[in-house]
Amino acid sequence: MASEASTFLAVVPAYNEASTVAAVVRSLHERAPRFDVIVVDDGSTDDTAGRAEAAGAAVVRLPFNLGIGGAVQTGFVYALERGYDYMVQVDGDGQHDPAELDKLVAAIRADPTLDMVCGSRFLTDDNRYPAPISRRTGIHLFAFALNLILDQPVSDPTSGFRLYNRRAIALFARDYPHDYPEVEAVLMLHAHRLRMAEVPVQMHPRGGGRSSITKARSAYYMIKVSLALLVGLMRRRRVVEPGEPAPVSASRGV
Ligand SMILES: Nc1nc2c(ncn2[C@@H]2O[C@H](COP(=O)(O)OP(=O)(O)OP(=O)(O)O)[C@@H](O)[C@H]2O)c(=O)[nH]1
Ligand SMILES: [Mg+2]
Repeated sequence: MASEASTFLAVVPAYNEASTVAAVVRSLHERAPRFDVIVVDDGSTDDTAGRAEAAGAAVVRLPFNLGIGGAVQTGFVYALERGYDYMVQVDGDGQHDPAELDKLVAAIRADPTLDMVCGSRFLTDDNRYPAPISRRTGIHLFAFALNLILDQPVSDPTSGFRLYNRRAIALFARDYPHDYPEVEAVLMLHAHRLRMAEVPVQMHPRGGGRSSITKARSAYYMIKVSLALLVGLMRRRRVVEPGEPAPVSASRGV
């Protein structure tokens, strides 16, 4: 359970986010001082790492581009190895507001059975940045599919603004989906009998740089995540406690 002695880590995955990453780091330091901050520079070709360091973050530099899943999983391994109690993902493009981290922490404090708390842009009253219509349709379709599988409603399954406890950190340090990981990660959490909740947050348009979700990649995104949901549904898994080594038969879904 989160107490005054708990330790918190903010992981900022960043790929060519030189125009925004320093502001994100500074905002984390000012508005969420209980969090240590690392930026995982995912093989950027611009000055992302230099600007993050100059703004006061610890920087983990990946030698080449792994994609969002690999960058965030690096954060989980870092958090696990250093024994952090909680880890949050905050994107390097300025879409997530560090001032809202208190809400995520309050939710996990209020219910110690939760393993992940996710910021949802669709639970706010004013819904200022719901994402473009095409993206929104995809998100609602994934939410619909997940709602058939899970025993709880999920409104924003593609949100990366998520706070994890040690059980979830241990699970995802061992295995995290590679690209467009957020929807599959919700399914993994469910398969491993971990619990999640959503809290309303504001999201902003990205502050610069380029999105990973181009028009051409959108179709791939939809197909990949839909197939992953289907396969996830068909896999039978033995319940494995996070931290416990996964038996070979369980990891193969037998
Ligand atoms: N594009 C991209 N982003 C990465 C990669 N590795 C890490 N990231 C970071 O992962 C975070 C989320 O990626 P985004 O491209 O913003 O994904 P998104 O927020 O779903 O898409 P937008 O709403 O268009 O910003 C950002 O902070 C990226 O800098 C990568 O290989 N490609
Ligand atoms: Mg983004």
